[in-house]
Amino acid sequence: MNSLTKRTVPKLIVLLLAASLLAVAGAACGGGDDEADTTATTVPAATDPPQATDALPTPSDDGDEPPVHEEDEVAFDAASATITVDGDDSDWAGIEGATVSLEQIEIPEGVDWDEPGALEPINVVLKVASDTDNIYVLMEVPDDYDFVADDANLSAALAVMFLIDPAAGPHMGATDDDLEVGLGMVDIWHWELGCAAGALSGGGDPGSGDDPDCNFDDEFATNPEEREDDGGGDEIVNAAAENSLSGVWAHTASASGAGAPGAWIFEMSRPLQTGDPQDAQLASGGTALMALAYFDADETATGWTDTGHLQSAEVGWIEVTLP
Ligand SMILES: [Ca+2]
Ligand SMILES: [Ca+2]
Ligand SMILES: [Ca+2]
Ligand SMILES: [Ca+2]
Repeated sequence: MNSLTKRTVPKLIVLLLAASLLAVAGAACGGGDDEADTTATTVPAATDPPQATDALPTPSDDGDEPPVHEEDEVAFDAASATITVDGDDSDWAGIEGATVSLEQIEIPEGVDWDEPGALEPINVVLKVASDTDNIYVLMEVPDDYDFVADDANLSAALAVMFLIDPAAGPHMGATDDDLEVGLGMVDIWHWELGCAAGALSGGGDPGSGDDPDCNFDDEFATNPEEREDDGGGDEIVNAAAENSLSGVWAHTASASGAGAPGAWIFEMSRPLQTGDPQDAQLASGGTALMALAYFDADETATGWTDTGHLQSAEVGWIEVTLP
């Protein structure tokens, strides 16, 4: 641990130590290449174990390497495919994605946010595909099985975020320079597991992002403290709220009961174009800027907290090029 010097930013140290110590796949650390693909750690198949990668930046031999960036940018190409949203990841087997490091935010001083429980950073797998009409997202999280149907905080939860306004930061519209200042609107798929494995979640009444049955909500935010269901909120009127988001989850060890080690499979889809100003509008050949969050039920004795989630914003927006 003490071999790293303070020249590297502390958050990068945390990230890199986690990747090397845990011997799991680290997010790419390409040192700021222009070519998108070279910065992504590709993963050949959802069921393959993560491959250890060279996560530490190496000193330059010849002096012409670009400077090491503070953040490990992640960028990759989405596949052209039509995916069946059923919690079975076999249709992603031939699709490459990226390994993304998630870690807790540093709570700013002076805010009245909940005190989180401590969690180690984790590496999750993100894969994206699209066809003529829809975007498909697979997020696989290595964590034990915790699902309590009537207590969302004692179950896993997740968020998939997309940039809407170009200036929006990856911390729900803010950046870590000031987590309380939103710079633009982001689109959030927010899933607190209200229905069982294998059940189709999402959707609800037109004009609202709320999913009253399974709690897979279509939301938006302008900063970490201002998050609402599409069409909701006190001040923003949005009669065009569209809510056909859908998802199915599974866990590889659900048959073994609570606490069993394994991986979550979250399979999700939505139309590329929704006509909803509180959604990212996506198109073939375009770029989706994404961020991820995972809420671990083991964070505290009463489950996860709003502030303690593991999230990807420290690597900036994840850049996904659509086919
Ligand atoms: Ca599937
Ligand atoms: Ca929507
Ligand atoms: Ca939305
Ligand atoms: Ca856990």
